[in-house]
Amino acid sequence: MNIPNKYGTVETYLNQRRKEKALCLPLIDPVNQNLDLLVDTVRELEKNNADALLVGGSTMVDVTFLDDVILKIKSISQIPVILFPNNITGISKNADAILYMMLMNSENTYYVVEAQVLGSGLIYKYHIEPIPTGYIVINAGSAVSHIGHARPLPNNRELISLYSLAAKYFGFRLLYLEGGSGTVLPISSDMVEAAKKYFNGLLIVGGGIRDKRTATSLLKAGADGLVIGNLLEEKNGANKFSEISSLLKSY
Ligand code: 1GP
Repeated sequence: MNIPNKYGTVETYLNQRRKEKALCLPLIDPVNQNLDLLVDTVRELEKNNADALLVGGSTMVDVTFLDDVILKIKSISQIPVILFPNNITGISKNADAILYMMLMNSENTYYVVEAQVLGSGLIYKYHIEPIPTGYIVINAGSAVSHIGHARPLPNNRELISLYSLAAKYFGFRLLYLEGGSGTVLPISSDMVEAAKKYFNGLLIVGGGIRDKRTATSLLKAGADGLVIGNLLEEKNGANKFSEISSLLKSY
């Protein structure tokens, strides 16, 4: 795929990286961070070929701390920081880019477009690069589903195909399939395969990815990148993360 020059720096970089390997996108939730320990975490993630760091979380509202977390990352690393906002309080002037997301299956217009309208002035003011993103919550029971008033998609190929087509027609350049942070039921490879068939931008998958087997099935189905959050904080998580990140190099 030729990368149009309307893309910003971070998006161009992600697409270029994708030509070499599947994207490794660790998610740092500021709510759980200790700024001193964060330094070691970021160094470890860099060592494991993280392509960019997503920063955000479903319940995060402390903008000052979010600023501090990103500043800390920036003080020790060149790795791009991409905001993964849950609301307008998920915007920080210190980030490089933001997933400018429409929660496509929210029942509440606030999460479909109003928060985005309110946030756009800050994004403009601070020159944060917006990456147009469709965000779809699959499976019920997660924090994001509750907070975002989502009507979660069941495991249904036809529905995800239609949503993926809609994402394409809206002109989103990234589509994020969300299984819910910490879920024991990651998105099925069937759903990823169907989405891949109809969406032609970067297809990112997250939620409950904790082992090589799950990662392999998602990558085989066509995921361009994996978002991994909870695993980073779990016992033995570093080893498993390292295994998954090695795997990403072969897709
Ligand atoms: C959550 O998809 C992300 O929004 C990551 O999920 O924390 O389960 O890895 P996990």
